[in-house]
Amino acid sequence: MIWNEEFETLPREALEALQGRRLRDLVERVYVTVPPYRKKMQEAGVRPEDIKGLDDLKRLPFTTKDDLRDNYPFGMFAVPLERVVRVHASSGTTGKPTVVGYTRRDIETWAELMARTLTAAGVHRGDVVHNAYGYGLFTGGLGFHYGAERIGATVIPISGGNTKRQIMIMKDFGSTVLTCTPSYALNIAEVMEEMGLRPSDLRLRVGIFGAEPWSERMRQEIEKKLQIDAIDIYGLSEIIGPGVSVECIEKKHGLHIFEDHFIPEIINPDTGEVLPYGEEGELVFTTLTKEAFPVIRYRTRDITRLIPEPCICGRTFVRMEKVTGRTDDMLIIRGVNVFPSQIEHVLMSVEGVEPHYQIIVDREGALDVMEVQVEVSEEIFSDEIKVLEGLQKRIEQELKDALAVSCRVKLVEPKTIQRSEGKAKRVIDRRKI
Ligand code: DLL
Repeated sequence: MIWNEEFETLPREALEALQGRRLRDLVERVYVTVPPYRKKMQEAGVRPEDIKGLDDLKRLPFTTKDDLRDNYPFGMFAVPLERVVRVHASSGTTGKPTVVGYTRRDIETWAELMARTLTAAGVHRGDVVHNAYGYGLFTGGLGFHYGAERIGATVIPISGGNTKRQIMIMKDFGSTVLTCTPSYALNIAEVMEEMGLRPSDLRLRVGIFGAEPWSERMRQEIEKKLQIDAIDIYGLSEIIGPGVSVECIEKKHGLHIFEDHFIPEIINPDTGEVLPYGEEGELVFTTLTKEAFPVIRYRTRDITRLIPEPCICGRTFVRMEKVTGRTDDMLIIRGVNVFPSQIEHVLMSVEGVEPHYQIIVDREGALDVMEVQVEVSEEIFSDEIKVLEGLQKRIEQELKDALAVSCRVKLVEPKTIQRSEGKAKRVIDRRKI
């Protein structure tokens, strides 16, 4: 099933003409309304009238997370705050989050894209959608919520946490669709087993999982344990949230990008050169229709490739391969984005802590666990156990406040963490996904 036949099956030629027109309007608009974009374009020697169509996209400068940080919180908004009806945020590279805004029309656009997404996964009116993505500043919960309402499904806005209760509710309410991160889906499957429940005790038919990388192996495991179809969804706050691309249930290979709203490019992350279809590189997006927070050539840091071959589902949009990695060191811990630089920021604000630390990430069962090992000064280390324990608890709390996810802290003796001989290897990721 296709939610919006007209746009999702547009012949390529018509689609590209539409993208070209929308791109021209976008560039004219941001040049006038967003000073940081105007400045960047002036520095690059490009004027709005130089952008005549799609082919001129590559003349425009890239936008990065640094640009958003430099203009924190609202400096990249293209409309006055009075027109912004919602903000969301995700982790920034330091203490400050990345803030994104939506006008009333942006919220409508987002609901439409999420309606398309759910429909691509085979969800329809009459389905009961158990939405265990987090509600709040994170885009997952509300993004799915509006899309599910748009198609007329019954939404259970359960948000994350309290897994046993989630399972009871799924069982009692007859949930047919599960939406959450793939690692949480596995966690749910395990707790179900512990509770002595079989998949047939539930009515689940399909799950839409994303917000973190997952492998084909994980898909097979989730599908087997929950007896459902597991569909991959990709998105990021800076572009709109979930609703950028999704797999179709017909093919389950490659995520269709909603190209009438977003132009994807793949670039060489070192040189910025645009790569042809099929080659692997960094994914870059330009938003065509967003009003409050449009972005031009935003570097996602996600690594993938584009698949231009037509799909059996009938959608004409290109697909992107599952995201396998990132060009930076961002970690996703239980669905929450974490930058090692944020951890460093917190550690460095604590007295007695040395600038030597290591982050160890592992998976226990289906759960991500993160341990931060950090050296403390001689004086502290030779202090009483109670003092050390107090310090450890304090750092754990401060990290939790800053990262919105909990981690263990282990204080270690001075000079025990291996010194780097070049790029410090701060993160050891032992998860096998
Ligand atoms: O994670 C939006 C979202 C919510 C997507 C619910 C899907 C479902 P952010 O918190 O801004 O937004 O994190 C975006 O998460 O740049 C990727 O690195 C990663 N990511 C998101 N979806 C996938 C996926 C939401 N399907 C960052 N596979 C992105 C791999 C993903 N990585």
